Amino acid sequence: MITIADQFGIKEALKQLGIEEINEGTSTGAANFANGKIIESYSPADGTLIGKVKTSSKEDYEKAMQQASEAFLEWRMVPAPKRGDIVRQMGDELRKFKEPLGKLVSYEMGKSLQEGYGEVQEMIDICDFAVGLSRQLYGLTMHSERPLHRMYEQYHPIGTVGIISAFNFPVAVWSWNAMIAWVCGDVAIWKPSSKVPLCGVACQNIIKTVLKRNNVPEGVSCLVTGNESGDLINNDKRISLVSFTGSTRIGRHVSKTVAERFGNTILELGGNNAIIVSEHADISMVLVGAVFGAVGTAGQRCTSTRRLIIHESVYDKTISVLKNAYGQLQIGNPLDENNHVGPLIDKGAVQDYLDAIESAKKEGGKIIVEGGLVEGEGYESGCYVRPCIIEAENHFDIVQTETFAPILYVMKYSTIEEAIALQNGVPQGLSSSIFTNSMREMELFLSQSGSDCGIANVNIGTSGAEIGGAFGGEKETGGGRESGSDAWKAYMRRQTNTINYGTQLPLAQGIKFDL
Ligand code: UN1
Repeated sequence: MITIADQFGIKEALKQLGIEEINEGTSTGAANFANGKIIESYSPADGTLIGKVKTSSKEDYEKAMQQASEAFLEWRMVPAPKRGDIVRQMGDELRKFKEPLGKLVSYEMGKSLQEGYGEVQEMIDICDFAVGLSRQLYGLTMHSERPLHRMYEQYHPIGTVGIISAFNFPVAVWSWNAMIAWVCGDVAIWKPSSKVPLCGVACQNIIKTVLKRNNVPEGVSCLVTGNESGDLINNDKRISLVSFTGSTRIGRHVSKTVAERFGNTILELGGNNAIIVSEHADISMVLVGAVFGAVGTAGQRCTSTRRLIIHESVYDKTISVLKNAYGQLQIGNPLDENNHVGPLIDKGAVQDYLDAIESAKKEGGKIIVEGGLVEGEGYESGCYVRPCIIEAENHFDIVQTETFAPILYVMKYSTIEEAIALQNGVPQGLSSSIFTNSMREMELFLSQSGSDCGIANVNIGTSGAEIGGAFGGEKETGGGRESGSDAWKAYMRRQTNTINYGTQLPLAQGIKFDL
């Protein structure tokens, strides 16, 4: 029998990425520090065991952390543009490995191959961004109120950055954090999701060669695996900043734990993203934005579209166009580019999806497009589900909750103010969008009385943000920002310096203190 792995060259890809035998052994790379329990990684595409990873024990973690701390002392002294040059080489290396890494992402996580490549492309893009940034870590200068004084601020590396990433973007989220941290002079210790550990190992293998070639201590990039490492990171006083991507529930715990020791956090938690479909919308554009937003990555992006808030005058038309599009969706092997929808990450996620549909029904939701588990040949992993659409009310508990699955709730509105209130009327605040050709509506949506999210788009869906902007959201999404714009500032400590080049010592605020 020809397996998906044979057909799509997975074995070859794993070999190129330095990962050992499929179905047996421990992977290399993580073995750097790994003497803990073994975790197995199964592909949600076909249920095959891809590989095993020996996780980090407490002692392994400690060893990694010590290497990181030592590496920091050296790395912070490397001029920022030189650090940028090393990140540039990482980008070059990722270009070389785009194909095998993209395949592994698709096979281990279950997103489509195109999205797997897209994710590696995001890594390459953030490297390019970070290279430029390495010459732009600017502080301000300000005029002192005292004569013959100069005042300015400068940014110094913050130390060790702990990165705890989620399964849905197994490689890109790490790179948004690590590449920026590195040009800032920090070192990074990464705990990838235990659902996609091989992606972590693969990235570490790629990065290690660049560090080695440049005689940079390996501790600049540490990989630790297994859930125990997450707790160790959160509680470790030596880690100045923890960047956590995951659920609001765990994020709340991370936030408290790290705050307790006065560490900093960047939290990228749940979203509950809506598209407002105005009566002035171009429905053919809504179709692409909404369907990709809701079913792309099988609804497992933080930015996935969960709610459609549709003007009553175009409601029936929009629903009929959506129903038609959902009827054409091909569900199946994510590596096969003819398919639109791949699997959920595991059976637990399938259960959450089924439970959510039941809850929606119980609360009075009306099924517009039926969901359910897809069974039969090609779906043996038990992780494939049918994208569904449910007519619901915004206040339903289930609508207020993020379910990481392709469930789209639809609802009606009559005034734009009402639509904005519905869009904002959830605990989360990550991404939002409006489809309209009305300038009035667009500006209202983007104004201070408009969307309360970290991302607000016009005539674009809620997912697929570019790396150049700061990524993150408000309210229960956690308030963190990473990736582009000036998100780098969170990875550095700001120092205000005042220099007196005169011969007197005047005090600020005109205070007299004569001796
Ligand atoms: C996430 O789901 O955690 O905007 C990140 C997007 C992607 C990133 C999503 N660039 O959809």
